[in-house]
Amino acid sequence: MPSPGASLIPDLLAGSRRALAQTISAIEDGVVEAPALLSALYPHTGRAHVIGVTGAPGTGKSTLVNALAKAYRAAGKTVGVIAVDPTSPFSGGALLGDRVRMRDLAGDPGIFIRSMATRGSLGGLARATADVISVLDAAGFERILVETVGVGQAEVDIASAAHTTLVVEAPGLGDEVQAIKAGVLEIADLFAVNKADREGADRTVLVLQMMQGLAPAPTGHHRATAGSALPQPGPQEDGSWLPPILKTVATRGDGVEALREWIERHAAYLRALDGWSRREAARAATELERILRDRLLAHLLAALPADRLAQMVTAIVRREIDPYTAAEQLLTQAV
Ligand SMILES: Nc1nc2c(ncn2[C@@H]2O[C@H](COP(=O)(O)OP(=O)(O)OP(=O)(O)O)[C@@H](O)[C@H]2O)c(=O)[nH]1
Ligand SMILES: [Mg+2]
Repeated sequence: MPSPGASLIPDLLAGSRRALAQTISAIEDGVVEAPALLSALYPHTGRAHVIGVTGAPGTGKSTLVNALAKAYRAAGKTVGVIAVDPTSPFSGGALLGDRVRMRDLAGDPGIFIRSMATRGSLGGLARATADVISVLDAAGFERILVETVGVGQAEVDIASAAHTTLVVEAPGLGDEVQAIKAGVLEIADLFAVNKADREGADRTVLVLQMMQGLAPAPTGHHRATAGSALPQPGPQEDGSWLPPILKTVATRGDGVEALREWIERHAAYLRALDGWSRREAARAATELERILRDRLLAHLLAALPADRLAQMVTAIVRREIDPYTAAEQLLTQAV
């Protein structure tokens, strides 16, 4: 089989979708040329605005990403979409559903959609996602939307890979605000309260406002809020950003254009306040640490006898050794 080598790069940069798809597959498969491909592409990256979309299962992330992608196309921007699903096996139904929903975007050369599911660890998925973001960036896509399900580490990972993080909430999914549980409130630059056609959307907005410290808790007392101006979302006088809370009905496209405009406003805010380069620095640091960790671990494992790690694990389980001492011994043995 011919290696998916550097010959792909000129075609990818010239806009070939075939070269793009092949490059992504090569990187997902972890072929030996993958690091070289990414190195060659790196000088062409750094132009895209990466938008992470996260939230609890079923809040309507895919539908919203689909609608946002359309809004961006209408605004003349090219869009890359990455749907990351850490919960689904590779050919899972959820991904199939996503593809079906995104069908109306197919055939448009200004958009490229890629579904990714976990093959192995969540960490592996985060790495592949960061790499695919780089490839789409190099290929010239101006906006990159990355959907990930808000479970565990995934949403925190996405925040470190994105310039702008959109947290999607929806009424009627059990918890009033699903983000409380997942702890994604801190990473949100914008909130979408999707399914605003359903009962309880205003309540979800209110709870989010309460959590932002804007609305007082509904204690039943008469509230004298009439005169006191609430802070407006967006850039604040102290240079911080107050995340806007936007109601959307993704299935109908309601509120999606306003959401798109707020995403653009957030990018402008980051650029104006040096926040863009700070986020770029944070992204680069995460990336470098991740690569170093992988490489160091690979080096270490290569330097150890094949079953040494498994022996250590057994010894730890039997309480013959503790994990700290075990790690120390492996490190000493490897160098
Ligand atoms: N009523 C209503 N239904 C919606 C809205 N947006 C999405 N849905 C429906 O909600 C269901 C879930 O939507 P998805 O877009 O798949 O949600 P998701 O968050 O991507 O789901 P996962 O990827 O599985 O976590 C689908 O049946 C959608 O048609 C909305 O604004 N209103
Ligand atoms: Mg989805």
